[in-house]
Amino acid sequence: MIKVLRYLKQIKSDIILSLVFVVLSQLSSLSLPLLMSLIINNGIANADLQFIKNIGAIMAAISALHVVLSVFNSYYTSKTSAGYGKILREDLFLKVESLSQIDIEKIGTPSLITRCTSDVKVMQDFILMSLRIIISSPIMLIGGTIMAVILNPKLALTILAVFPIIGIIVAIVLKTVIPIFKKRQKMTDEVNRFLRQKLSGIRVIKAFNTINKEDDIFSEKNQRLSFLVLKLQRIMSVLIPVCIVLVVVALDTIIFIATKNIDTLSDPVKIQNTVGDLQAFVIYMIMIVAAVTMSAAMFVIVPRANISAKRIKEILELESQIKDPEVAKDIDNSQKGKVEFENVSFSYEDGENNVLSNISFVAEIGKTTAIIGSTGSGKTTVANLLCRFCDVKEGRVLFGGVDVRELKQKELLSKISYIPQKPVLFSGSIRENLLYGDENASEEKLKKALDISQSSEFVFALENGMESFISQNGTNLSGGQKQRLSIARALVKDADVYIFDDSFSALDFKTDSLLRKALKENLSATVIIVAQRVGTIMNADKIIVLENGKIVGMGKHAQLMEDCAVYREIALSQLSSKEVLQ
Ligand code: DGT
Ligand code: MG
Repeated sequence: MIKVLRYLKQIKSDIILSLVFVVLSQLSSLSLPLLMSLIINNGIANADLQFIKNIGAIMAAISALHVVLSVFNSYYTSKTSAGYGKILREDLFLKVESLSQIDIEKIGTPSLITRCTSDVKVMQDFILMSLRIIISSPIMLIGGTIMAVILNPKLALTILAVFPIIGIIVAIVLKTVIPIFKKRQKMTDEVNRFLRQKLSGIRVIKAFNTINKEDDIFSEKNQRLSFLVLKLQRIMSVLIPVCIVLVVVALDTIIFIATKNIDTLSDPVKIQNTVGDLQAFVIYMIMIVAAVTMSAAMFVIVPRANISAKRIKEILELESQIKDPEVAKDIDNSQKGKVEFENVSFSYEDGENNVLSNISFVAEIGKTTAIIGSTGSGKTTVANLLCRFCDVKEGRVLFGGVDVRELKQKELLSKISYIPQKPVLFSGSIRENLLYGDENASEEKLKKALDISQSSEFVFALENGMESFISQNGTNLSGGQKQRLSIARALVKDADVYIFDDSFSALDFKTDSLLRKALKENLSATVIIVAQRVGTIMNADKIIVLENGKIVGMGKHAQLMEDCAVYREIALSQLSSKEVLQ
């Protein structure tokens, strides 16, 4: 909890102002019942109109002051809690961004989303309630009790009876509520996970006609979540009426004791005094009970915040497996754009099954190196290791002559332009998506990137051209259009190495060949092309053939056709004998 709360340091001035206004507004309200009793005891009893007017004026002034102070109190407490939420969310987002693929897999994307949103909201509410309740309750409690004792010590004794009863209720609630809160948070994660996965695959669900089945699974999860929420609400709702009953009982007791006193009094002035005291006393009593009840609410809010703080802390403390070196090296200028894998082995989990084993190759400066292999052979993993999305288990990956682990990640990634296998576009205009590659790119550069990626034709056929809107993940574009735009975005970035991970798979043969021709003419950097189609890569300077994470062949097309059985098999299954000989 403390680690998550240390962000409060950054909004110190707002906290101080909140506290000042909370204290002042509470203090100002404490004096009102006393003044009221003065009016009844002295003003009305003695029929002193001037006294009533004077005290009345003071009361009006204090009330007005109280209203103003309360407004400031609300403003600054809200500002503090909103500011805290903002700082915490920002830091969490930065942290999540710095995590490696494997770290993210550990917690899971849906849980990360819940932790960055609803858990932060819980903390935000906790700050708000703490400032309003933790500070004001003791003032109301202690202040109210002192005032009540000053007024009438005998009556004040009745207050004591209420505390143990409330204490027992709080203890019961705590024991039952906290485990349910924990379960509820877990269940929310699960519902989020389910929704995220299923919503992103809604087309598949429809195509396979499994909507009813998914509905049933969701209903069951939803039912469990709503059951927990309902259970919580039930317990919470018991607390409030019980407290109200207690207040009523306490007030009845006070009135009972007081009226007994009045019965024994014969002097009308004394009766008047008792009425004044009683009236003020009842208000102090309400204040005290309200303070205790609000503190009881804190017993629910604090453990709940504690659970959320733990979940947030887990992310904040997550040590990213991919860290910048303490002393970073610079890329060797003479080897700019050179990529080298030296005996690299890798597995995603700690298990023994290596996804890549003993991979060694060099992608020469300015040359095209292709990686081909059946699905699951480890092609994307090679790209992941080069971008340092994960770290090798054995061996080294060298970029520009330096081990990627000795480079600053920012420096490394600024030199690589990567087109992921699954094209990811963000909601916004086509221009905004292209500028993601380089925010300062000129109009000419954007157009050139669209030209090379063979996107110009369809982009400028759209009514708004480059300003046309792309929905999230590019759902309003075809698979091939998405691929071409993600290639264009990568081309807008000036890099030493361009990695195309199966980026031509959704293109027809003609576009594929036009695109490759344009790339060859316009790109002088090192190019790494991952592909499944031999036609896409047969002209590459070097072809690496992967099979089950091992290199089974390396060389040019003609050479591999002769001495690599795996390559020959792939080629013959895709190309006619005439094409093979090209
Ligand atoms: P593709 O794209 O279907 O042609 O296949 P490749 O060659 O790109 O294969 P790759 O590198 O994606 O996967 C190689 C193996 O690693 C495969 O058995 C699945 C596994 N794998 C890939 N990505 C992940 C990941 O993010 N986490 C885990 N645990 N395993 C992964
Ligand atoms: Mg792949």
